[in-house]
Amino acid sequence: FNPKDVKVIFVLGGPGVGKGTQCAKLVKDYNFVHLSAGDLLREEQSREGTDYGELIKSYIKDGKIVPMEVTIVLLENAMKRNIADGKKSFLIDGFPRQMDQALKFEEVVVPSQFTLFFDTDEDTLTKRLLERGKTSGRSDDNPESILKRFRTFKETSMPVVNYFDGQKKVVKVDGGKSIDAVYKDVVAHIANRLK
Ligand code: UP5
Ligand code: MG
Repeated sequence: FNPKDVKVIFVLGGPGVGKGTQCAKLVKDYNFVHLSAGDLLREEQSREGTDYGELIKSYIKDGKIVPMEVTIVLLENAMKRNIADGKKSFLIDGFPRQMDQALKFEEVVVPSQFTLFFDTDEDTLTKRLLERGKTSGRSDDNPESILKRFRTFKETSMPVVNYFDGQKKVVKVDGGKSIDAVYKDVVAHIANRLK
């Protein structure tokens, strides 16, 4: 596809900050396709015939970043399917979370318009994730994996946010309020960027 026809917004923030929740709300009100890198990896993990099932499983449980070759292909394929359906605007949720992924994606797929970055404290995130863990069935919603996810986020993913911030391409939103209050802030911050 021609990168000129495609718009990408990255959605980043710590584990449980509400990336998926806010993307779902944006999809209802605006014409976006929501692609969660984590969801695509979890789907691939259980797909019959995949070579990457065990690898993805162990990386996710340890809160580590799956090698970008796997993730970028999944994202690119999902984008191609949607573009064939006439879609143009994408919210890429939970990606890029390591510098090499950010540089590679913008080089070989398409440069992002900007990054929507949600922020709040780890206590709030822990409470949300443990609550969700009661029913989510996610292998990484447990105290041990949560600590590893926080560590990876701080050490490996924050540099990506800082890199885009240096390019004045980060819109930061407080993710600690109620779901509706956060969404109100999102819309207020990005409405003028969506034209
Ligand atoms: N909730 C949401 N917003 C709330 C609010 N404002 N107030 C109160 N509660 C709120 O929300 C989490 C929970 O909190 C839900 O129960 C929700 O109702 C509630 P959610 O919207 O799911 O938050 P989100 O930020 O999407 O959390 P998620 O757990 O999905 O974030 P992660 O970044 O940890 O998970 P992801 O799926 O993106 O990645 C998982 C793993 O995949 C990574 O750790 C990594 O191992 C791997 N991965 C890669 O290797 N490469 C990638 O590129 C991407 C992922
Ligand atoms: Mg999510």
